[in-house]
Amino acid sequence: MKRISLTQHLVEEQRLNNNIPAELRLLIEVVARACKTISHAVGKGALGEVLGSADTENIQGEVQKKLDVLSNEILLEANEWGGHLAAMASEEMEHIHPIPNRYPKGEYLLLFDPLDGSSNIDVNVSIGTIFSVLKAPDGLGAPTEQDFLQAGSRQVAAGYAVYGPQTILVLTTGHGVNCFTLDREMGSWVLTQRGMQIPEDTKEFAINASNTRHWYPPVTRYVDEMQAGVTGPLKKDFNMRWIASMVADVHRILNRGGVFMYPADAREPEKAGKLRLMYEANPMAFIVEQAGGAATNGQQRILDIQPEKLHQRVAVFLGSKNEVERVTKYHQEA
Ligand code: AHM
Ligand code: MG
Repeated sequence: MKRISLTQHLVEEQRLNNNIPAELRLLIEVVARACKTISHAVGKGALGEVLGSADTENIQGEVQKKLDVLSNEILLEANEWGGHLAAMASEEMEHIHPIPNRYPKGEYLLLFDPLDGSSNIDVNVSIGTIFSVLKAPDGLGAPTEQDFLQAGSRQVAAGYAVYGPQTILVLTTGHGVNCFTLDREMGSWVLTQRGMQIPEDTKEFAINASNTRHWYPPVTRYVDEMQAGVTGPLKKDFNMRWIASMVADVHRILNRGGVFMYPADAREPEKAGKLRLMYEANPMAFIVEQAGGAATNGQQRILDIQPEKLHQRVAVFLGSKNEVERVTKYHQEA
């Protein structure tokens, strides 16, 4: 196999599509390097003393794990000095993080969920990092939270890493989706899947079924129909998977199709679901659409939602196009 590195791929894509200026390439390479560092820490596990709780809470009121905090620091430190960013924002920080004055500033904004799937850290199940890149508004002075509140359709790049049996990086810059595998001996990212495509139809769904009693009727209807199998209205048997790491569930869907759901429910009616729009749903929706799938909140395309708050939550239905359209239709009919 001829090995194509991440750098070579980015340079070639720029030549082809003129969509990855040097600053954006640097940004992506720096994020990828930070993911390598996180992967290394994850791989050490107990030997690196990285497991367990950090005994602090984030803005979502969730107890932070040591790896949540460490991964956040790794991403901040890696991205501060390069001159490619105006500011960063993270699931683990209440406020945005402007680039300190001692460094030059660039025109991009970076958002991330540094360690997705936190409940899986201590049990050695796949976890990951999710990131989203926006352009800072023109003539940006001191960056503010307002500058980040752009619809997902304005992302210029998005990606996720999975720290699993293999460490992989999945990336889009708006011209399809490619996957890179970390060569752990060489320390380099190697292109291993080009132009990933999600099958339009599927027989697999992902939802946390322990919340069944809290679901709203359109979700109950849809899951009941899938569970009715070949003799039900959908006329086929469905399989179910739930990893509790969105990165790993989405990666499976990118490879063999499926529909992933984290609906809003009646547990906390004021919350629009569990997942966060700006650094979880938007980057995943961008990737899924670029791979031919669909992503909605039950009512509208996730990428069309105008964010109102940095840490805003959103209901998520994403994956194989025909199934996402079906569950969205059930919501619209209700
Ligand atoms: P996190 O960013 O704090 O890890 O939370 C997000 C995760 C997703 O990766 C996953 O799909 C979901 O939360 C799992 O939720 P649940 O604990 O209800 O299974
Ligand atoms: Mg997360």
